[in-house]
Amino acid sequence: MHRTRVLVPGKINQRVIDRLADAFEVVRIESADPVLVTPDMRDVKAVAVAGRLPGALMDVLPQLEIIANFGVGYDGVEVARAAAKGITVSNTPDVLTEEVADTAIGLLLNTLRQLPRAEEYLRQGRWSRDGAFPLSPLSLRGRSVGLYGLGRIGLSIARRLEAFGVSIAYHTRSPREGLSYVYHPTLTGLAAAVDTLVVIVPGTEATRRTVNAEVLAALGGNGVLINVGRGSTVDEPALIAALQGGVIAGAGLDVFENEPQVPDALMALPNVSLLPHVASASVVTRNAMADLVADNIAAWFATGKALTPVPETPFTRRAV
Ligand code: A2R
Repeated sequence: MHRTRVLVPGKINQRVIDRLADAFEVVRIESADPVLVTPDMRDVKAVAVAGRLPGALMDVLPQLEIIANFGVGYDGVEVARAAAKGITVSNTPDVLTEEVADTAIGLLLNTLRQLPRAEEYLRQGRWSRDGAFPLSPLSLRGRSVGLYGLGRIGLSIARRLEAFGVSIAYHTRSPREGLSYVYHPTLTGLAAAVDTLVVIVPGTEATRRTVNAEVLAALGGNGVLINVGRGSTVDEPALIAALQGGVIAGAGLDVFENEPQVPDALMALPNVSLLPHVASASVVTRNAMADLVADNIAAWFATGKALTPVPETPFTRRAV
């Protein structure tokens, strides 16, 4: 029998390919560029993707029913176009929540206590040569943390922070019921009330560059910014200026505006801790994400429903 064809543009975790190959015919192209789609690929019914999926690629796949995105953030997929075309988009929520929250705490401590720099100091032989590593100017002690975003991951970060004895507040569009954390209806209001701002909102038009010069000024001279959401949420030039000028004290970043490019000006700063977008990047968690990508596609064709569709595309499969 003819197997349903699944297109995989660009790089993706190998386990996605291996899992899909059990039940589908996997078709690979170099990147999500519509010119790479040849006429024989026009019967593709599903796409699995990590990263960018433009509407133009959807336009050349007339039988496309589902796009399974590798990652909880699906800002790389042109979801409005998919919704307008009746194409379901799925993502990989929940399975990465705890891993990302763990990384957020690690990045926060690395930023405040300069632990990567301290290790580098030891590895360079400077401990025995030059004596003790300098005291870290910053500490988590006595801090008040504001979460920009309190969804699945934000709440997991908040639960961890409770154990550290810091005060916790948050900003989202609407307050979450049943929580004792202080709610701020504006991001600037939150930034003014705390000295540590953790960004864990999705990368949407509404969040784009919302962490701007005004928010950073409100965070203040003892302020620390941690971003484990999306690079697009932070106005990177404004952040660099704020770090250079002492408007805030430091930053820990796992995500950037133009990945994998990281501005030289950020690299040159002593008061930042930088990670190459690794928040969910353990073998166990990436395997779970890969399984959920494959399972979403399998469920779609077996039951007519994706396991974890995004809210913009709550579709069921039309009988064919
Ligand atoms: O605004 P609300 O009440 O829908 O709360 C959501 C918040 N959020 C926003 N807050 C303020 N202004 C906005 N324009 C805005 N848009 C969304 O972000 C909610 O508290 C949180 C998103 O939570 P979840 O949908 O549960 O996402 P999850 O799994 O926590 O992941 C967050 C993001 C991903 O989209 C990736 O970009 C990254 O973390 O890995």
